[in-house]
Amino acid sequence: MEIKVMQNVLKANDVFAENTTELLKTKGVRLFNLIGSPGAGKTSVLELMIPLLKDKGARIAVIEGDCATARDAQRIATLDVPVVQINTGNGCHLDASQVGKVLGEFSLDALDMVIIENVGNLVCPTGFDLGADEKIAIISVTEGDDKPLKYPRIFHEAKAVILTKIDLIPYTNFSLQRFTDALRSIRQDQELFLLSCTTGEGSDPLVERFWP
Ligand SMILES: Nc1nc2c(ncn2[C@@H]2O[C@H](COP(=O)(O)OP(=O)(O)OP(=O)(O)O)[C@@H](O)[C@H]2O)c(=O)[nH]1
Ligand SMILES: [Mg+2]
Repeated sequence: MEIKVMQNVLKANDVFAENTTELLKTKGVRLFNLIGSPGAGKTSVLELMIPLLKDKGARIAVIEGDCATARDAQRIATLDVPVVQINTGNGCHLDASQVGKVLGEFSLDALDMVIIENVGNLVCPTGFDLGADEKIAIISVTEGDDKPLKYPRIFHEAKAVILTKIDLIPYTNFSLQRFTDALRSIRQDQELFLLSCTTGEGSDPLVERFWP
């Protein structure tokens, strides 16, 4: 019985997600779904990347997902891009109906891309399709190099993975080789971007990836 309810929820979610995909296709707007653990550096990646993308002419809006507060939206608002914060309460992920409603608040004709920062969580957001063109996994050095093995689904679904906080590698037991091996054991064609939001190292290829 419980399984049946879950199936219905996911089915309803998929209908909203399909509507979003259709709408954004019509408008020529790309949608990215950033997924990573609490504190992985998702907002920091946006803070680093958005000014660089804007300099190249990209018109961007952001949807922030958090259980509580508008802290991340406030950080993004200082970059002078449209941003809406969704608070999920106890919810551990965003769903497609929430995203669909927020998209209605943006002037889509004036945008090239919308970036969603999902609720900090490496598991639940992966199961809920938001109608995005792609999921991007964000994982930080301090989480450990074994995480792709332990939480494989996001690393299987995300074609691009951003490894953040590489400036901290010398201070941890993180092995880039072990991490890369773990990733490759899950998906061979993964694009891996090494990034430090503190020093800016690694930002150029990432900008190129988002805005060729
Ligand atoms: N050393 C270092 N610290 C970083 C880097 N990126 C982010 N941080 C720090 O990591 C902490 C968490 O960063 P956030 O960007 O808030 O992480 P988040 O994933 O958005 O967090 P939630 O939205 O709460 O899930 C902050 O103190 C950042 O300054 C990095 O590349 N290097
Ligand atoms: Mg954040």
